Amino acid sequence: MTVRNLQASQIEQFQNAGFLVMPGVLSADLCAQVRHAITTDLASRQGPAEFEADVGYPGAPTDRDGAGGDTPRRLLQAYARNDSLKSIAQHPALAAWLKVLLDSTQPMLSQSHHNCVMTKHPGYSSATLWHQDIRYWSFARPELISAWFALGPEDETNGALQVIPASHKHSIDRSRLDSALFLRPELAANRSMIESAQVVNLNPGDLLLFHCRLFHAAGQNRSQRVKLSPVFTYHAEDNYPIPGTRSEQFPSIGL
Ligand SMILES: O=C(O)CCC(=O)C(=O)O
Repeated sequence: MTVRNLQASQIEQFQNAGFLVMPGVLSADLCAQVRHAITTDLASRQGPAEFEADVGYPGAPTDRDGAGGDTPRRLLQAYARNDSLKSIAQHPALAAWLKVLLDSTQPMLSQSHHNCVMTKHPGYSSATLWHQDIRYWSFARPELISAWFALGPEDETNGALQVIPASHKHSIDRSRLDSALFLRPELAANRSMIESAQVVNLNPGDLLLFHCRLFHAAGQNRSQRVKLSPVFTYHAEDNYPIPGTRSEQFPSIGL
């Protein structure tokens, strides 16, 4: 496989906007292989998993025993599930790009954060409000990058990710966030930020890289087909998880 180097404009785009789409990273065959592995796990409800009813986000079923209560939101521990998910988490092109974007000779995969397949089901999926992933993570520096793989088309109709460009550089006063650290949409300062958001449309095989401080959100899946998006998070080797926190719950893996 030939690994394309990042162009200067792509590095600049990531640094300025806090996200970058790399088109066509996974072949159609690899997408199909990963989809098959995920669908097999979903059919047997192979855990560990988080259910929509567990998080209680807008649109989620109210409890596990009611209608839609067994709708998974995320299949957890994606890296350890099977070789196809492992291979995309360690994709050679991704490793090369992370070295540049994290300024690291040894990017590390965190097994404690994301490391999941987001499974957005028609009917019972929830919306995720505006947040920064770093809010519950504890590392020496707030400098991590998540890799979001599209295995099928992602757009507004099936709950694609939306981002607020450059928001990874904003300094947000605590009063602008609610008790769960979501942006409070009723505040004028937040509303003008949210108005600058854009939907990240992805084609099958595309890869979205985004900074852990970038504000992002997503709607419900209003299409007929489940959306499956493996997501992994990486840090530089000297940006260690703080001992005793959830961020060091599982060992990181060098790429
Ligand atoms: O609903 C979604 O797909 C967004 C998920 C997300 O941003 C998260 O879990 O951090």
